[in-house]
Amino acid sequence: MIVLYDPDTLLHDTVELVGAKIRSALESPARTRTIVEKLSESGEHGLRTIQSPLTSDDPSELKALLSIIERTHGREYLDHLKNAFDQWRAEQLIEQHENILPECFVYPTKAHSDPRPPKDLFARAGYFAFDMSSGIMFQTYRSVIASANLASESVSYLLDFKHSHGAPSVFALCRPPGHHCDGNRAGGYCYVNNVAVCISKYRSLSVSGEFARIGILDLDFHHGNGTQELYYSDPQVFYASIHGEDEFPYYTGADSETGAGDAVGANLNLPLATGSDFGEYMKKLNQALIALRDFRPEFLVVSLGFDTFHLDPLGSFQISTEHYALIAAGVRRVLADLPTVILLEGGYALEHLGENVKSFLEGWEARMRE
Ligand code: SP5
Ligand code: ZN
Repeated sequence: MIVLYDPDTLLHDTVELVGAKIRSALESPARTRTIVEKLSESGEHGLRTIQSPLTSDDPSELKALLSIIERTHGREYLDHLKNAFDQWRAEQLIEQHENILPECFVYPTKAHSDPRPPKDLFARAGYFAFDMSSGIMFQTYRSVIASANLASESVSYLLDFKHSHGAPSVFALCRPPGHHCDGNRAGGYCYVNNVAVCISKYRSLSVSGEFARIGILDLDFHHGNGTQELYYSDPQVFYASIHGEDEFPYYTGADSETGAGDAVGANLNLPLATGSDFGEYMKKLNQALIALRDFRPEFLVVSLGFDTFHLDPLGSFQISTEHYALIAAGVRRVLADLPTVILLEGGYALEHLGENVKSFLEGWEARMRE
């Protein structure tokens, strides 16, 4: 399988608030570094390095990517990601090596259902975020754009493929991840929703365009609140997620959330009790796969998190390295003829992350050779 990587994704390196402490974010450049190292070592996977449009001489590349991102993300929000650090520097609120974290969040009031962005720089950091694990440092925007560009390029690669047999698939080593971002707020280490970038790109390139039926399978340990939000009323997009029950992001992910309007029935949440083992996980996975198959999508995006691993500091499922091959083979078995883009989301057990990714790719490809 083609694996896409961009060294610009290593630049973002920030902090998060955990308990009463500010510490280096678990979502770190070392994650991607260890995966790239592992995949280069074995050499079986087609690792390709992509150049970010921010470092390209051709300004039309950045323009094209931004127009894709802006289909689901607010321009004021994107400007905030781009400019906040420089604004804080200009006001001498921060040192070059420091990170912006929010101070005050938006919350429901009887007077305002949709408050405008505040002028105060401290307040703006909270207006455009929903938690304190999405700091902004001087290189954040560069990595966010590189990450979104990998998602976008993965769709171009997918549609360029002329495979003799089997459906094409591309794996994008996105970082920062995306599934917690709803297009107007950062949170859970996510700044731009890379799944949404894929879908907008697919709609812009494919013959079926806006009529394309698209499936999303979210396998990160955490519920993809941002992705769910973006497609909750969209009957052309089916979102299925397996995630830790009552875990972060806390306010979404219940099985009662089934979609809105014409899209009722196109959102499937499968929360799984903390501590669940592989057998319990596979039951939910099969449910998700059958629902996705019945939706008859022409294109699939997998949000792939490895924080379901038994040693992950943020997860609590009992899934081991060998299981990832079985999970991948299971997806490929049920959704065999679907062109698929796989996007990296979470996964924080650094010493095992590379082998877990490798196991998943091997399971995926073994199934393709059958
Ligand atoms: C992409 C991704 O995996 N983002 C996850 C971000 C989760 N950040 C918050 C983790 C909160 C941990 N709090 C521990 C409380 C004890 N359950
Ligand atoms: Zn996660």
